[in-house]
Amino acid sequence: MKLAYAISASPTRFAAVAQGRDLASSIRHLAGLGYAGVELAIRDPAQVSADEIAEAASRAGVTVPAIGTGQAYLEEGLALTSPDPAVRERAAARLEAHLQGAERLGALLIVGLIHGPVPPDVGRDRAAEWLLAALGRLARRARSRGLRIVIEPINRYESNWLNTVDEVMDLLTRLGEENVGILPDTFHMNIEEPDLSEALRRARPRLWHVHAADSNRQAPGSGHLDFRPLIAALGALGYGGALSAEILQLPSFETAAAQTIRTLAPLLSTRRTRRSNKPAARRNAG
Ligand code: LER
Ligand code: MN
Repeated sequence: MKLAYAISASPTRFAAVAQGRDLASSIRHLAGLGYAGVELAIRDPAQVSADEIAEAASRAGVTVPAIGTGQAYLEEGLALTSPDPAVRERAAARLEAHLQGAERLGALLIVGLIHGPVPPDVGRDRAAEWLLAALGRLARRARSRGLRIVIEPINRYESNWLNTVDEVMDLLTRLGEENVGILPDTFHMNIEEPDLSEALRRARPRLWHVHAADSNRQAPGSGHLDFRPLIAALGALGYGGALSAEILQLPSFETAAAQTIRTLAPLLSTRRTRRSNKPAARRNAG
Protein backbone atom coordinates (compact mmCIF):
# COMPACT_ATOMS: atom_id res chain seq x y z
CA MET A 1 0.00 0.00 0.00
CA LYS A 2 1.37 3.41 -0.97
CA LEU A 3 0.41 6.87 0.23
CA ALA A 4 -0.66 9.39 -2.41
CA TYR A 5 -2.12 12.90 -2.32
CA ALA A 6 -4.71 14.38 -4.69
CA ILE A 7 -3.94 17.65 -6.47
CA SER A 8 -5.80 19.46 -9.24
CA ALA A 9 -4.28 20.44 -12.57
CA SER A 10 -6.37 23.65 -12.55
CA PRO A 11 -8.40 25.75 -10.08
CA THR A 12 -11.68 24.03 -9.18
CA ARG A 13 -14.69 24.47 -6.93
CA PHE A 14 -14.00 20.93 -5.64
CA ALA A 15 -12.18 21.87 -2.44
CA ALA A 16 -10.84 18.46 -1.41
CA VAL A 17 -7.73 18.66 -3.63
CA ALA A 18 -4.62 20.82 -3.58
CA GLN A 19 -4.85 23.56 -6.19
CA GLY A 20 -3.64 26.98 -7.25
CA ARG A 21 0.05 26.09 -7.18
CA ASP A 22 2.50 25.17 -9.86
CA LEU A 23 1.98 21.43 -10.44
CA ALA A 24 5.65 20.52 -10.57
CA SER A 25 6.34 22.32 -7.29
CA SER A 26 3.39 20.60 -5.56
CA ILE A 27 4.63 17.24 -6.83
CA ARG A 28 8.16 17.99 -5.56
CA HIS A 29 6.79 19.13 -2.21
CA LEU A 30 4.72 15.95 -1.77
CA ALA A 31 7.64 13.73 -2.78
CA GLY A 32 9.78 15.58 -0.23
CA LEU A 33 7.26 14.77 2.50
CA GLY A 34 7.53 11.09 1.60
CA TYR A 35 4.46 10.49 -0.60
CA ALA A 36 4.96 7.73 -3.15
CA GLY A 37 2.19 8.93 -5.45
CA VAL A 38 0.33 12.02 -6.63
CA GLU A 39 -3.27 11.65 -7.87
CA LEU A 40 -4.23 14.18 -10.54
CA ALA A 41 -7.71 15.74 -10.76
CA ILE A 42 -8.16 16.95 -14.34
CA ARG A 43 -11.21 18.80 -15.71
CA ASP A 44 -10.25 18.67 -19.38
CA PRO A 45 -7.28 16.62 -20.56
CA ALA A 46 -7.02 18.80 -23.68
CA GLN A 47 -5.85 21.65 -21.41
CA VAL A 48 -3.17 19.61 -19.64
CA SER A 49 0.13 18.13 -20.77
CA ALA A 50 0.37 14.52 -19.58
CA ASP A 51 4.01 14.56 -20.73
CA GLU A 52 4.83 17.46 -18.39
CA ILE A 53 3.07 15.74 -15.49
CA ALA A 54 4.85 12.47 -16.25
CA GLU A 55 8.21 14.24 -16.35
CA ALA A 56 7.56 16.13 -13.09
CA ALA A 57 6.46 12.89 -11.40
CA SER A 58 9.42 10.96 -12.69
CA ARG A 59 11.90 13.67 -11.65
CA ALA A 60 10.37 13.67 -8.15
CA GLY A 61 10.35 9.86 -8.01
CA VAL A 62 6.58 9.47 -7.54
CA THR A 63 3.90 7.62 -9.49
CA VAL A 64 0.50 8.93 -10.66
CA PRO A 65 -1.82 6.16 -9.47
CA ALA A 66 -5.10 7.70 -10.68
CA ILE A 67 -6.77 10.52 -12.60
CA GLY A 68 -9.93 12.11 -11.13
CA THR A 69 -12.58 13.33 -13.58
CA GLY A 70 -15.37 14.82 -11.42
CA GLN A 71 -14.58 18.46 -12.22
CA ALA A 72 -16.20 18.07 -15.65
CA TYR A 73 -19.48 17.44 -13.80
CA LEU A 74 -18.99 20.11 -11.14
CA GLU A 75 -17.75 22.87 -13.46
CA GLU A 76 -19.46 21.97 -16.74
CA GLY A 77 -22.42 19.74 -15.85
CA LEU A 78 -21.18 16.80 -17.93
CA ALA A 79 -22.91 13.57 -16.86
CA LEU A 80 -23.33 10.10 -18.39
CA THR A 81 -26.96 10.11 -17.16
CA SER A 82 -27.98 13.57 -18.38
CA PRO A 83 -31.50 13.64 -19.87
CA ASP A 84 -29.91 15.55 -22.78
CA PRO A 85 -28.28 13.06 -25.19
CA ALA A 86 -25.78 15.73 -26.35
CA VAL A 87 -24.56 16.17 -22.76
CA ARG A 88 -24.29 12.38 -22.32
CA GLU A 89 -22.20 12.25 -25.50
CA ARG A 90 -19.91 15.05 -24.30
CA ALA A 91 -19.44 13.35 -20.93
CA ALA A 92 -18.53 10.07 -22.65
CA ALA A 93 -16.17 11.87 -25.04
CA ARG A 94 -14.49 13.68 -22.13
CA LEU A 95 -13.87 10.40 -20.32
CA GLU A 96 -12.53 8.83 -23.47
CA ALA A 97 -10.20 11.81 -23.95
CA HIS A 98 -8.63 10.99 -20.58
CA LEU A 99 -7.47 7.57 -21.78
CA GLN A 100 -4.38 8.81 -23.59
CA GLY A 101 -3.12 10.68 -20.51
CA ALA A 102 -4.00 7.74 -18.26
CA GLU A 103 -1.90 5.52 -20.52
CA ARG A 104 1.01 7.98 -20.52
CA LEU A 105 0.89 8.22 -16.70
CA GLY A 106 0.11 4.56 -15.99
CA ALA A 107 -2.94 5.75 -14.03
CA LEU A 108 -6.37 4.34 -13.23
CA LEU A 109 -9.27 6.45 -14.53
CA ILE A 110 -11.75 7.45 -11.82
CA VAL A 111 -15.46 7.71 -12.62
CA GLY A 112 -17.23 9.40 -9.70
CA LEU A 113 -19.53 12.40 -9.98
CA ILE A 114 -19.33 12.38 -13.79
CA HIS A 115 -21.59 9.31 -13.83
CA GLY A 116 -24.32 11.80 -12.97
CA PRO A 117 -27.42 11.55 -10.77
CA VAL A 118 -30.71 9.84 -11.65
CA PRO A 119 -32.48 12.83 -13.25
CA PRO A 120 -36.01 13.74 -12.11
CA ASP A 121 -38.60 12.21 -14.50
CA VAL A 122 -36.10 9.69 -15.89
CA GLY A 123 -36.07 6.90 -13.32
CA ARG A 124 -33.35 4.62 -12.12
CA ASP A 125 -33.78 1.89 -14.75
CA ARG A 126 -33.33 4.25 -17.67
CA ALA A 127 -30.41 6.06 -15.99
CA ALA A 128 -28.77 2.68 -15.32
CA GLU A 129 -29.20 1.70 -18.99
CA TRP A 130 -27.47 4.89 -20.14
CA LEU A 131 -24.73 4.51 -17.57
CA LEU A 132 -24.05 0.84 -18.30
CA ALA A 133 -23.91 1.48 -22.06
CA ALA A 134 -21.46 4.39 -21.64
CA LEU A 135 -19.29 2.56 -19.12
CA GLY A 136 -19.22 -0.54 -21.32
CA ARG A 137 -17.93 1.48 -24.30
CA LEU A 138 -15.38 3.28 -22.14
CA ALA A 139 -14.21 0.04 -20.53
CA ARG A 140 -13.64 -1.63 -23.90
CA ARG A 141 -11.66 1.36 -25.19
CA ALA A 142 -9.66 1.41 -21.95
CA ARG A 143 -9.00 -2.31 -22.20
CA SER A 144 -7.53 -1.94 -25.68
CA ARG A 145 -4.90 0.33 -24.07
CA GLY A 146 -4.39 -1.98 -21.08
CA LEU A 147 -6.12 0.52 -18.74
CA ARG A 148 -8.43 0.11 -15.77
CA ILE A 149 -11.32 2.25 -14.52
CA VAL A 150 -12.62 2.63 -10.96
CA ILE A 151 -16.13 3.70 -9.97
CA GLU A 152 -16.43 5.67 -6.73
CA PRO A 153 -19.44 5.35 -4.40
CA ILE A 154 -20.39 8.92 -3.40
CA ASN A 155 -22.46 9.90 -0.37
CA ARG A 156 -26.18 10.74 -0.59
CA TYR A 157 -25.65 14.50 -0.22
CA GLU A 158 -23.65 14.60 -3.47
CA SER A 159 -25.35 11.87 -5.52
CA ASN A 160 -28.86 10.37 -5.42
CA TRP A 161 -27.59 6.85 -6.23
CA LEU A 162 -24.45 4.68 -6.21
CA ASN A 163 -23.80 5.74 -2.62
CA THR A 164 -22.47 2.48 -1.18
CA VAL A 165 -19.89 -0.18 -1.92
CA ASP A 166 -22.68 -2.74 -2.41
CA GLU A 167 -24.50 -0.56 -4.95
CA VAL A 168 -21.34 -0.08 -6.99
CA MET A 169 -20.37 -3.76 -6.72
CA ASP A 170 -23.84 -4.63 -8.09
CA LEU A 171 -23.30 -2.18 -10.94
CA LEU A 172 -19.96 -3.85 -11.71
CA THR A 173 -21.65 -7.25 -11.81
CA ARG A 174 -24.25 -5.94 -14.25
CA LEU A 175 -21.52 -4.26 -16.30
CA GLY A 176 -19.46 -7.44 -16.61
CA GLU A 177 -16.22 -5.71 -17.65
CA GLU A 178 -13.06 -7.13 -16.10
CA ASN A 179 -11.13 -3.87 -16.18
CA VAL A 180 -13.62 -1.87 -14.08
CA GLY A 181 -13.25 -1.82 -10.30
CA ILE A 182 -14.22 0.21 -7.25
CA LEU A 183 -12.74 3.18 -5.37
CA PRO A 184 -14.06 3.52 -1.81
CA ASP A 185 -13.48 6.92 -0.16
CA THR A 186 -13.40 6.91 3.66
CA PHE A 187 -15.24 10.27 3.77
CA HIS A 188 -18.22 8.89 1.81
CA MET A 189 -18.03 5.51 3.58
CA ASN A 190 -18.21 7.20 6.99
CA ILE A 191 -21.63 8.56 5.95
CA GLU A 192 -22.96 5.52 4.11
CA GLU A 193 -21.44 2.30 5.48
CA PRO A 194 -22.42 0.78 8.84
CA ASP A 195 -19.00 -0.92 9.07
CA LEU A 196 -16.15 0.51 6.99
CA SER A 197 -13.76 -2.44 7.31
CA GLU A 198 -16.53 -4.86 6.37
CA ALA A 199 -17.38 -2.75 3.31
CA LEU A 200 -13.71 -2.84 2.25
CA ARG A 201 -13.82 -6.63 2.53
CA ARG A 202 -16.87 -6.81 0.25
CA ALA A 203 -15.10 -4.53 -2.24
CA ARG A 204 -11.93 -6.63 -2.23
CA PRO A 205 -12.39 -8.50 -5.53
CA ARG A 206 -12.29 -5.14 -7.36
CA LEU A 207 -10.52 -2.89 -4.84
CA TRP A 208 -7.92 -1.02 -6.87
CA HIS A 209 -7.80 2.47 -5.32
CA VAL A 210 -8.84 4.08 -1.98
CA HIS A 211 -9.40 7.74 -1.04
CA ALA A 212 -8.52 8.73 2.52
CA ALA A 213 -10.08 11.64 4.39
CA ASP A 214 -11.20 12.04 7.98
CA SER A 215 -14.89 12.31 8.99
CA ASN A 216 -14.81 16.09 8.38
CA ARG A 217 -12.98 15.59 5.07
CA GLN A 218 -9.85 17.09 6.56
CA ALA A 219 -6.46 15.49 6.97
CA PRO A 220 -6.49 12.14 8.81
CA GLY A 221 -6.18 12.92 12.51
CA SER A 222 -8.51 15.96 12.28
CA GLY A 223 -11.80 14.13 12.79
CA HIS A 224 -13.16 11.05 14.51
CA LEU A 225 -12.33 8.32 12.00
CA ASP A 226 -10.02 5.64 13.37
CA PHE A 227 -7.64 4.80 10.53
CA ARG A 228 -5.90 2.05 12.47
CA PRO A 229 -8.53 -0.69 11.88
CA LEU A 230 -9.12 0.51 8.31
CA ILE A 231 -5.47 0.21 7.39
CA ALA A 232 -5.23 -3.09 9.23
CA ALA A 233 -8.23 -4.34 7.21
CA LEU A 234 -6.61 -3.20 3.95
CA GLY A 235 -3.35 -4.90 4.96
CA ALA A 236 -5.17 -8.13 5.86
CA LEU A 237 -6.85 -8.05 2.44
CA GLY A 238 -3.45 -7.81 0.77
CA TYR A 239 -4.39 -4.45 -0.72
CA GLY A 240 -1.37 -3.15 -2.64
CA GLY A 241 -2.85 -0.05 -4.30
CA ALA A 242 -2.71 3.61 -3.31
CA LEU A 243 -4.24 5.17 -0.22
CA SER A 244 -4.76 8.62 -1.67
CA ALA A 245 -5.56 11.63 0.52
CA GLU A 246 -8.41 13.61 -1.03
CA ILE A 247 -8.91 16.26 1.63
CA LEU A 248 -9.77 19.89 2.30
CA GLN A 249 -6.60 21.94 2.29
CA LEU A 250 -7.09 23.16 5.85
CA PRO A 251 -5.49 25.14 7.27
CA SER A 252 -3.21 24.99 4.20
CA PHE A 253 -1.90 22.54 1.61
CA GLU A 254 1.45 22.27 3.39
CA THR A 255 -0.05 21.60 6.83
CA ALA A 256 -2.72 19.17 5.58
CA ALA A 257 -0.19 17.21 3.51
CA ALA A 258 2.29 17.02 6.39
CA GLN A 259 -0.39 15.98 8.92
CA THR A 260 -1.76 13.28 6.60
CA ILE A 261 1.56 11.52 6.18
CA ARG A 262 2.44 12.00 9.85
CA THR A 263 -0.83 10.26 10.81
CA LEU A 264 -0.96 7.51 8.19
CA ALA A 265 2.66 6.48 7.56
CA PRO A 266 3.21 4.95 11.04
CA LEU A 267 -0.01 2.93 10.63
CA LEU A 268 1.21 1.48 7.33
CA SER A 269 4.41 0.23 8.93
CA THR A 270 2.89 -0.87 12.28
CA ARG A 271 2.10 -4.37 11.09
CA ARG A 272 5.70 -5.02 10.07
CA THR A 273 7.54 -3.36 12.94
CA ARG A 274 5.41 -3.46 16.06
CA ARG A 275 6.22 -6.96 17.27
CA SER A 276 9.93 -6.83 16.60
CA ASN A 277 10.45 -3.33 18.03
CA LYS A 278 8.62 -3.65 21.32
CA PRO A 279 10.64 -5.18 24.16
CA ALA A 280 8.81 -8.22 25.58
CA ALA A 281 8.80 -6.76 29.11
CA ARG A 282 7.01 -3.61 27.96
CA ARG A 283 4.64 -5.55 25.77
CA ASN A 284 3.47 -7.50 28.81
CA ALA A 285 3.46 -4.57 31.17
CA GLY A 286 -0.25 -3.80 30.57
C1 LER B 1 -14.30 12.62 -5.73
O1 LER B 1 -13.28 11.68 -5.54
C2 LER B 1 -15.20 12.63 -4.57
O2 LER B 1 -14.94 12.04 -3.56
C3 LER B 1 -16.45 13.37 -4.66
O3 LER B 1 -16.91 13.72 -3.40
C4 LER B 1 -16.42 14.57 -5.55
O4 LER B 1 -17.26 15.57 -5.05
MN1 MN C 1 -13.18 10.70 -3.40
